[in-house]
Amino acid sequence: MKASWDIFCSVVDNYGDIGVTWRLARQLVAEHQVPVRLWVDDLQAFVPLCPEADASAAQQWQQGVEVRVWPKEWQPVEVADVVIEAFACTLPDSYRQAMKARETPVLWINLEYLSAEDWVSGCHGLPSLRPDGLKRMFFFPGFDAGTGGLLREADLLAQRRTFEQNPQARQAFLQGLGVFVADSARLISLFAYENSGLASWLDAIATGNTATHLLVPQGRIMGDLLRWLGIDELALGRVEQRGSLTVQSLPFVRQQDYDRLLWSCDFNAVRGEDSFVRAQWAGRPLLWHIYEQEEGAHWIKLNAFLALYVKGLSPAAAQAFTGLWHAWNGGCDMAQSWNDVQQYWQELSEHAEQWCLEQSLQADLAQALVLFYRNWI
Ligand code: TRH
Repeated sequence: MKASWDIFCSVVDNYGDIGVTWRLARQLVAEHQVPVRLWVDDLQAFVPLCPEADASAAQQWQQGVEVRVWPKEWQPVEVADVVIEAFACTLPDSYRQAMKARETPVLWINLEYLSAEDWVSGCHGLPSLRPDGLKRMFFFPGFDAGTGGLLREADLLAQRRTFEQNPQARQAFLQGLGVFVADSARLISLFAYENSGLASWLDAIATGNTATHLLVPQGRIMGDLLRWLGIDELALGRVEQRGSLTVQSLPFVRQQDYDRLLWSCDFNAVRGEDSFVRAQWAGRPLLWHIYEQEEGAHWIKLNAFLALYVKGLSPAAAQAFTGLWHAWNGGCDMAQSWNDVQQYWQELSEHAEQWCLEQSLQADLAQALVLFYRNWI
């Protein structure tokens, strides 16, 4: 019999926690045919990623995954063979006790946040022994062979290639979202937190020579965007023109369509963790708005990724790219760095594909988890 998996997800804020766990759950079911229960404490955050979901159902099946509400008052259930505690979300006490009482041991994994820092490969896969006698294993996603890798569906890159080779598919997808792009226009997607650097970036695009169509899914950057546009509302589908820049807001689309959006664009601004990884699989130059942490801890993560990513770029392109990411994450003036990046557009585009290819040589995270379990039993 196939091992059963329980994935626990507590939604702290935003969509990253549920975004990662829902993606992992789907992939475990689809590619490894294992039964997965996904326990989520906030279904409101789940529905935008999976619009068929019922925000009020205590139990439902979506794409083969049993999605369960993680109730405040935990009710006893049979413990799974593999238990994933996503991002140290703390398992229910009684579930943990049931794990301890179980005759066959349970593999308990804490799935950590993504980081490119050096220490990650040293800690990946290490156990932590707890006073209650249970053992919890640390599983770190990451960018090199010593880590658990990145979430990537087996056919993801092939799907992207098929999409890219069929311009009608791109056109139909964009038109389905109400997007009509001029042939010569550059297409950019923008998913970000509030950012005081936005106005200077948009000024630079609007006054630049390249016709640019900016697509902005509903979200936290909208306030800054409206302020820059000088309007109170940007209805879905409505287009605003400022100089070389066309701005359009988009609905929040299901996860699979968000991939298509990234594949359709020439440049993607992304945030958090999961959209950041998806933009890398899109093989296009990207701009990452990292999730801010206390005491600036996120800068260490940002620079660790940059150090890896810019290897292989010419020093000048690396400097321009780093400058852009630093300006964006510092909420600083973006004009200079955006203009600098224009000179290396071709190089950055080729590099993004190369990076995607290199990363795809690693085992993906779901596969690595399944292997981890196999080696453990
Ligand atoms: O929403 P986020 O900012 O999540 C963050 C990060 O994960 C951060 O590390 C974590 O600590 C914090 O949450 C609590 O960004 P992220 O990770 O990119 O998640 C967004 C998800 O939304 C991702 O799965 C992609 C998905 N998405 C869609 O499905 N459709 C859309 O239209 C858009 C814009 C995003």
